[in-house]
Amino acid sequence: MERFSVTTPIYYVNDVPHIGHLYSTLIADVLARYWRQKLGNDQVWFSTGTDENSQKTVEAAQKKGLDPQRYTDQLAGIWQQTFERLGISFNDFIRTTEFRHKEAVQALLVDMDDSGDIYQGHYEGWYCVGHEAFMKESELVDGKCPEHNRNAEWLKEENYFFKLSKYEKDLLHWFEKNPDWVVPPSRYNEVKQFVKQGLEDISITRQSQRWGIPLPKDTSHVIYVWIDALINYLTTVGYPDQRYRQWWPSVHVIGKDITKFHCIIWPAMLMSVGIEPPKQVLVNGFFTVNGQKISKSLGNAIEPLALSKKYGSDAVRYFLLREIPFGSDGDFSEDKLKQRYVSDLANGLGNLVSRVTNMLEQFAHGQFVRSTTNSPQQLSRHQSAIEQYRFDEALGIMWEHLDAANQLIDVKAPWNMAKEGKRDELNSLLNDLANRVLNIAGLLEPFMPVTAKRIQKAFVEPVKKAEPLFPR
Ligand code: ME8
Repeated sequence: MERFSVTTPIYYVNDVPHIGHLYSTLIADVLARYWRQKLGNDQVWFSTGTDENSQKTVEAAQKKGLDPQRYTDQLAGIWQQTFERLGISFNDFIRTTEFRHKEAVQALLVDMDDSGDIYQGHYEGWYCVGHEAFMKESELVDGKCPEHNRNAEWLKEENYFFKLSKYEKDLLHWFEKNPDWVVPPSRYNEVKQFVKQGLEDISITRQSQRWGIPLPKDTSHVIYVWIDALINYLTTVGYPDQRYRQWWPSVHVIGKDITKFHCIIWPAMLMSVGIEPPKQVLVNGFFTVNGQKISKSLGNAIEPLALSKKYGSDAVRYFLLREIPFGSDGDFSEDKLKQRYVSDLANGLGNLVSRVTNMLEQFAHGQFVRSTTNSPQQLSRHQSAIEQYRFDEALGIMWEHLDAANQLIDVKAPWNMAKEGKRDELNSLLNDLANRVLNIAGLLEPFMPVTAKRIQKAFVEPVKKAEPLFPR
């Protein structure tokens, strides 16, 4: 029986979620919901969660005067609730401070060590806590990381290293064999190019830190937060217990900022212990807000909860999925959201549902005969758009059908048929319209789950004029 397992990045808890974090999570949610429709609920696993063993967590907790664990408990709650309120249907919300994760991380590192891939060495270099990564001197501006606008620190440590360079050939071979492994192709080429230039071994522990998961063979070191974080994808499916195999390999949805970790370091770690790399890595672009980079200092980090209170969670979902083709960079603005809310949702979908339910009540005692109106071609266009991650196109197809139904009403003027006593013609038109709306609602569920349910409820007989789905 076919199964589908999908993950999102696990997010740093040094702040609350913004619209960019929601976007990656939403892509994974649409896929999870789509495959549940197709394969059955039990055949799908969808995980998201929080990355808590970071130095950023410790700093943020200090600022709030809380100990790190209390602080992460609070923040993880906020992230989880935000996602729930936006209709994110995760099966598991994983936190890297959980015991099950510590077990998985330590088990995997023991296996990597058994493969002879971990050795002790010396490292020094510029470290940016914002990135949680070493940086090249050439990447700094006046000693500062330009992205996080903070001074890089010179770290000089005895560390443990992972023999990443050993996997250069295996990785290139894997890329050649799996040309669709990273989507979109531009990201695939970027990753391949990077490996071709040669890989260096990476330091995977920190001696100077206490907050994190201890390295089993030398507990005076904690494991580097990125190595720890990547392993969440195995923890969520039950690793180190063998039951992880029923879900692995998973599909990872990530942003373009973290491809090297997911497409190079992570598969190499898995190759080291003889576990198959992820099934596919889907990389979303980044978006700006009103043309500007999302940043705390600019105060433009739009919170999904606030938007959803104003427009409803489905309108936010619709906008993000329709406006930004998957894989491309995009721009978010509330004005554009408002425009689509009025034209596509209120005047398009909302208007159609209220017209059709109103006419069924007035002209047909709220009754109609159910049938399938989706043609096989229509369905296959829709499915291939989703399965090839063209979510904007899938929505575009649905809206073509909605617009066609709205036009049909204008052209056929059912109210005249009623006046002229053309009962048969009227009934068959109303049946057709009701079924078109219901069939679209079924296809819409992965994208707009609340709306899909409301439409299905509005068509329970006897049908009455529906309340507006998208009030102006
Ligand atoms: O990197 N546009 O966590 P993070 C689109 N903990 N997507 C965006 C975005 C934007 N402007 N801003 C953020 C981490 N994202 C690590 C991940 S995974 C094992 C560990 C999304 O909280 C995008 O998916 O910084 C990006 O990769 C992720 O949030 C980074 O979240």
